[in-house]
Amino acid sequence: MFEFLSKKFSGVLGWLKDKGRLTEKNIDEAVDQVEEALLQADVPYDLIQEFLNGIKQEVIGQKVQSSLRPGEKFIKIVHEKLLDFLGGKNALTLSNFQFPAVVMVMGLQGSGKTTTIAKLANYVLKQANKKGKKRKILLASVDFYRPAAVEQLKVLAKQVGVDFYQSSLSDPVAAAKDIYNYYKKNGYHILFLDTAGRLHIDQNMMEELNKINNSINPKYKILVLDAMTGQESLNVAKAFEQNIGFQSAILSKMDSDTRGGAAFAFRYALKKPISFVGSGEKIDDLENFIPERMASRILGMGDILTLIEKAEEKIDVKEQQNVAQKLMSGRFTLQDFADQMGMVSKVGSLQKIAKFLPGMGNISSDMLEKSQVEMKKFKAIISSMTPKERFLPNILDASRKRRIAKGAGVLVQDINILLQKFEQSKQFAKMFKKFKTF
Ligand SMILES: Nc1nc2c(ncn2[C@@H]2O[C@H](COP(=O)(O)OP(=O)(O)O)[C@@H](O)[C@H]2O)c(=O)[nH]1
Ligand SMILES: [Mg+2]
Repeated sequence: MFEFLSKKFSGVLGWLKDKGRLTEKNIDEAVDQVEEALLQADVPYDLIQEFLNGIKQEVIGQKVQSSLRPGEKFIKIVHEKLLDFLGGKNALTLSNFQFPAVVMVMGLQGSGKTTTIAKLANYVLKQANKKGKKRKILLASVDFYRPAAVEQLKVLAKQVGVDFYQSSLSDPVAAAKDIYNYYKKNGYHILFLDTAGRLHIDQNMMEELNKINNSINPKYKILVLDAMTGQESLNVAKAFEQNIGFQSAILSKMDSDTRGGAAFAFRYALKKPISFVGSGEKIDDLENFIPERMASRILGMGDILTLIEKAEEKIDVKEQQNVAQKLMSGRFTLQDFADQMGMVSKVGSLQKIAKFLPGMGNISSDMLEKSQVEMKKFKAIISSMTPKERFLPNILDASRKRRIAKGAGVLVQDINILLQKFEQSKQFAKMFKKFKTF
């Protein structure tokens, strides 16, 4: 997500940071490069000009050239402008739906409505579970134009573990009312209503949505936009705004090779927040859109907070404490080493994790790929060992190593590398322990 802009921006800013003095000339050069990056990311030209003018004015106003660390000051200004652009510090998010609520989800065909509804239901359910609350969630669809559309939602509802209702009525407006009555009668906290999209903005679709909107008056109207469609998605959003109106957008497919221009421009062009972004096809692939974090990500400063949240979601706290404790106590075995690697891979591939880390935006994917392969090998090696070998790796002689290598489908050399890395992490733990006792 935002890899393209992040690479470009961190390149420009890194270059600038290294300059002891900033001159008008190299600031101009940096601004030009930022402009080029935004153009390539498919941000509309007039928005780019506004963004750059804002930066230039600040740079002049704050006398960046004569400040102590001009490069850093410049980055700070870009960060602030970017934050303004993406929605500011207090941007409205939908992290807390007010119940009871009807949520109508709209968008073009294939934009990701149905998938996003499953993600949202999953999100609400998880948030509630965390707080020990029960939430009655209902999914329903009035997308009757594509034969499999309703069935798709039904399957997803089952996967998430929430209720699904199918109206027997065939007219979308009448069905929406029927669904609404079912939601009311059965005391649901929240209804996510999937609607029909067309391949292009279409007056019939708008009229139908309008009628449904007037009939059931949803508390939340969310527009799903396909981030891959670039500037065109801004036109789609404008059409939905003029015809029906909505509170916030969700940008789907931000994991694809989109250059992020639409996300960059959306808030500024529409004056509405992006509440979430979709980052994959699975029901867990939904992230809160928090402008501050996105601005940091774009500038290559990483997004540790989101990473920690992801880790907390996927890793059992007890499991985490166990490994940490063993590491500290010096009784860290190869089994614990394997557990630790297992925890890391639960959070995501190294490639995915690296995107959140500061300065890692530029690390070569070859290197990450290599580490990922290595981790897989290590896991295979450890699982080919006997419990005794896992506990006392010192007993691994040449013949034992050959046996394990054969079992794990690796070379003896790989086992030696693993033992070396394991030793390193133990040394590191010892150092860490000493440090803690100071
Ligand atoms: N990679 C990726 N694919 C997505 C995402 N959201 C949806 N999709 C895919 O996009 C396609 C269309 O999604 P769907 O929910 O059926 O769109 P709808 O027609 O608007 O209901 C499906 O193949 C989804 O798996 C996302 O965030 N990332
Ligand atoms: Mg659909």
